Amino acid sequence: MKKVALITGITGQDGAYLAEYLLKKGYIVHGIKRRSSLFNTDRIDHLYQDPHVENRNFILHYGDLTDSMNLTRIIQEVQPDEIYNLAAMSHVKVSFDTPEYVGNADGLGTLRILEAVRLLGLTEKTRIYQASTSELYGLVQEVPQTEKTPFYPRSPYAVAKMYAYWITVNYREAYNMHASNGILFNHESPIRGETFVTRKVTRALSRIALGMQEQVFMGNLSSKRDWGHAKDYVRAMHLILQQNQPDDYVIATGITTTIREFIRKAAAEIGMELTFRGEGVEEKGYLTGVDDSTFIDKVGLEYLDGIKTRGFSSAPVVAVDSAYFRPTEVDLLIGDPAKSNSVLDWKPEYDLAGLIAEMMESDIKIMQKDAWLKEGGYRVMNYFE
Ligand code: NDP
Ligand code: GDR
Repeated sequence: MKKVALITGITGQDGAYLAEYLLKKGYIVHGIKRRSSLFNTDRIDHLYQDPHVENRNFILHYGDLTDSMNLTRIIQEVQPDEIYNLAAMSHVKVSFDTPEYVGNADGLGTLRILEAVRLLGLTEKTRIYQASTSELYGLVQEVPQTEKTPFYPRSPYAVAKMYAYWITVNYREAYNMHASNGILFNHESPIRGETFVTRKVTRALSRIALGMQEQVFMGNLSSKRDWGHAKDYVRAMHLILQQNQPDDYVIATGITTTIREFIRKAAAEIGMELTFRGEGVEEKGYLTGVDDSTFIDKVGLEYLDGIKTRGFSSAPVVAVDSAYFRPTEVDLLIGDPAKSNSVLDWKPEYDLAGLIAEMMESDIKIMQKDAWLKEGGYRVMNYFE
């Protein structure tokens, strides 16, 4: 019998990688996607199967974490062996703008899934993975952060995820459910959402190198993140649900890097040498708007893979704009993956250099395509002309 998995958030970065991983393992994969006025399935289009084909192993359902009846019906229909709850409004800065919605979707959404499994009498059959996060640690209590480090959330997103974390633990203890938290530190990839810092940087540097954009505005460059590759991290999610006992695990690399250093490494990947002027000034976090103390110089690069680039320039390519600062920031994340290393036998295959190389290569290719289309005279259709 093939195992059946249900993934919420299947159209997101992790949902797409996990779906692919489970399909390769022979699972039947069901996913919940939201209705949107535009197609939102780019990341999983390559997995799509025509509904008219018999014996499909990849099936999508419309749904939303804010709709209990919808979730209960889907879980009843699918009778999953494993549920991966990855759906969330996952942008920390945006959560300050939509705190009530985030509480509902990211916090109560998890309760809806746990309660549906309980009410449907599936507590013995269905194992549940909850996408918990290093954002729970928030204001630094200790480093490196372990499964035992106290939480101190610093955003509506993290507070909602804290509820989700504890309700998962509570259902495990109260109803003997196989429900586990993966406390995942930041993980990225070429299909990372474009507004998270790594992808924003790799896209912007690619466009700047190809002369398609002059400059990029960033927020706090001094915070530190423990970055891994999403491919490695979805492997850990699966491993967590294969354990006999449910439990909570930190998934991290144990290495931390500043945003500034990430930018420098990403630029170096395509031969751009960046020098920071006024390094550390924005560390105070008090800048109001762009300030010439926070420029980065570009030196470099006339050709990239045979493509003519913008050429040498000393114009600043990165500037800090306080609009991107968060009301409360998480300054330092560094995870201790000792438990997942030993109990799950999980180890990441990618390091930061490999991750950056893959992301830069991918974004340069995407931007090259756009540049060629523009050069060839292609104009995007404007329906309002
Ligand atoms: P993404 O933002 O890429 O994907 C989020 C997914 O959730 C998308 O499919 C999105 O749909 C869906 N979604 C959002 N709101 C709802 C809703 N109300 N109902 C149903 N679906 C919804 O996130 P990631 O893939 O990066 O992360 C996956 C999960 O892991 C998230 O819960 C995130 O908070 C958590 N996490 C992520 C980490 C990371 O570094 N990536 C680290 C630790 C935890 P749509 O495509 O329509 O927007
Ligand atoms: P994070 O990721 O908040 O850690 O949450 P993000 O990439 O958004 O920010 C990381 C750090 O970079 C700083 N930063 C900027 N961030 C963004 N997005 N845009 C900028 O221009 C910018 N400039 C500086 C931020 O201030 C922050 O310190 C991610 C999400 O995937 C969550 O869902 C997940 O739970 C955590 O990772 C672990």
